[in-house]
Amino acid sequence: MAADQSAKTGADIVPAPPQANTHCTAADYDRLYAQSVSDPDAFWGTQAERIDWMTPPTVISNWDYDPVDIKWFEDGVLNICHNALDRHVAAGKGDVTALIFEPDDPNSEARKLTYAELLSEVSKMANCLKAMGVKKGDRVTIYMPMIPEGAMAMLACARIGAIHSVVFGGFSPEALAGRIEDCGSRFVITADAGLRGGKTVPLKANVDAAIDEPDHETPLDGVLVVNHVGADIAMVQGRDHWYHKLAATVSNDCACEPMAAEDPLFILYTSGSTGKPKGVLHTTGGYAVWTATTFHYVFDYQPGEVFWCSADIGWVTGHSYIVYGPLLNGATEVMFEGVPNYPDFSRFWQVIEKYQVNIFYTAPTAIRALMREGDEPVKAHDRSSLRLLGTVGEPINPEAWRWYHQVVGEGRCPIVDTWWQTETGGTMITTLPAAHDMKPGSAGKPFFGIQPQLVDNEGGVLEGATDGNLCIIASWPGQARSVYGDHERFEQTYFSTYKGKYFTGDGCKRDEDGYYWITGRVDDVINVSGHRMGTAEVESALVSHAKVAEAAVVGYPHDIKGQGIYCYVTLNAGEEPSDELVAELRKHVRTEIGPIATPDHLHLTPGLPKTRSGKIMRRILRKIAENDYGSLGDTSTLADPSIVDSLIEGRLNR
Ligand code: 6R9
Repeated sequence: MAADQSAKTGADIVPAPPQANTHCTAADYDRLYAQSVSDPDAFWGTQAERIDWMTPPTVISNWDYDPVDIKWFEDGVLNICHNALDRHVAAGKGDVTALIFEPDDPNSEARKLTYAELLSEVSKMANCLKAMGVKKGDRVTIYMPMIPEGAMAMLACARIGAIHSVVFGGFSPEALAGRIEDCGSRFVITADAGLRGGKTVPLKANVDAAIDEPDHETPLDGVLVVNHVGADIAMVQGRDHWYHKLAATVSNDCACEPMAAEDPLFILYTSGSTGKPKGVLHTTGGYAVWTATTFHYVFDYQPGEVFWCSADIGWVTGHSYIVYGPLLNGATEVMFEGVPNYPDFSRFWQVIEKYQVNIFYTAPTAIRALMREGDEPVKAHDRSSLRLLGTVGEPINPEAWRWYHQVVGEGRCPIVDTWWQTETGGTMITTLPAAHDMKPGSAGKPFFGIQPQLVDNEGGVLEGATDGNLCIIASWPGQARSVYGDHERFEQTYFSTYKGKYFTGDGCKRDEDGYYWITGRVDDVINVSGHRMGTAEVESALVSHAKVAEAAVVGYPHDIKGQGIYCYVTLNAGEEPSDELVAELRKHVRTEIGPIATPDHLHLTPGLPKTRSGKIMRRILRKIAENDYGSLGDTSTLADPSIVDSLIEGRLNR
């Protein structure tokens, strides 16, 4: 049987290698999981002791999914920045290295910051924000490269009770403007420019362009600019402040704001199947307990180890496992500015050797891209420090899993394939390194407190080994509380499809051992290189072009990216299709959203397959994009069935 085939049947099992130290054996998992679902308040009351509370909570959980009202630790008071920094310094760990910064260019200087140094820097930045007029509850947009100041900006906001909204540095000015506008943010923290793979990203210029957008209404009261590359930028008098200049005028002592557990901590925009990106809202206490606990168990972090999560702080993985989870645990971690293939394909492995990384957490898309380059770039560097490997962001195909396990981890390191979402705050389904055998391609078992349920399209509960839509039936501390400014949309998006349950939007298989296999999104969300994108967002970018009449966007399997973006576009009457126009439309999408949304295929077509009531039949468009013409299903309800042949012909011609 082919290896990948056996994995799909669940027959292929890789035993958990023995771990010298572990926070959780198989017996521990069984006992703790049972307690976490039979008596969640007792379980989470104990886990909450990981946090240093100003007022410890007496009420642990208080939630309802109909109507949706989620609270954890509601009468507790804390500050998450205190927990990430001050607490460790007070415990005599001020000299422990918190961040090791590895720049984009290996020849540039690396930086190390201890917990005491990070505390001092964050306090200074917090005082700068105060000097600019930022107050508790204000929304602060962070548009930063992957440099320590990005993490500091988040922690500085948390310290003074401001709500951070990090926007990925790869997003365009238009996308940035929409996110500033949506949450009414009047402050931005940015850098003159960022560096990625040797290229300069004009961050400050993008902020200026965003504010100049014609439909941008919220004026900015302050922009704090970190001088990273010495780029020549415009500074607006009275509004824009160089961080290094302002920081020189403030103290490095800043008291932590007491925050109620349910006070907002951050907003993070993420794509859904309809409409504009949603500002997913996380609050303070539950998120702190959740990220601290998941980091502790999933990565089985041991004091002195070096952790590296290669995500960007612009995504939830960076929030939970670069900033909050590791620092709440007093860990030492690498923060990497660059990309896996610059200056060459051995960059990741070189960084692992340089800092003797023990735990490495990355995305399947990076693994597949590096696997394609063969084993040599990996073997050129010593990886004997590695103890544990992790993946996140999309399903990992068993072939890539095996390469990661055998070649990168030399067969020695367990792999945690962590399934979770922006909305879940942290890891939900994963094997634990010392507790569970692994099955390549399966995320594994539910984390403590997580009760997955598979349902059919009508909401009927499916038992045993089966396939279905993945729901979670009970709340957990790290769950998102709302969509910023639109609680109804929160209810509608996540709790209305299957009443009384949180619906993840993912399809999933459960095997006879109770292992979960995520099969991908079942809604109109596509996952390109681990980045979530609503097909509707790409469609609205396309139709905003003057020559476009209509657009339909679907995902299709892509060897490296997991899914690629396939766009069907009809033009306005009188417009002629041409290669130039295709190039222009691709560029237009990049400008509207950002390079991550660049269409892989742009298919100009005279029409789209529609039902007589005018609904676009996406099922057919998906099949054609996949080059799967044998199972187009029933096309008889189409208003004009002949359009299908013309689409197939168009697909075959590219
Ligand atoms: C953390 C993060 C969430 C979506 C999710 C699912 C996919 C994430 C996965 C995975 C299979 C894994 N996903 N991890 N699919 N196996 N280990 O990625 O959050 O950007 O919100 O994306 O990503 O489809 O629904 P986010």
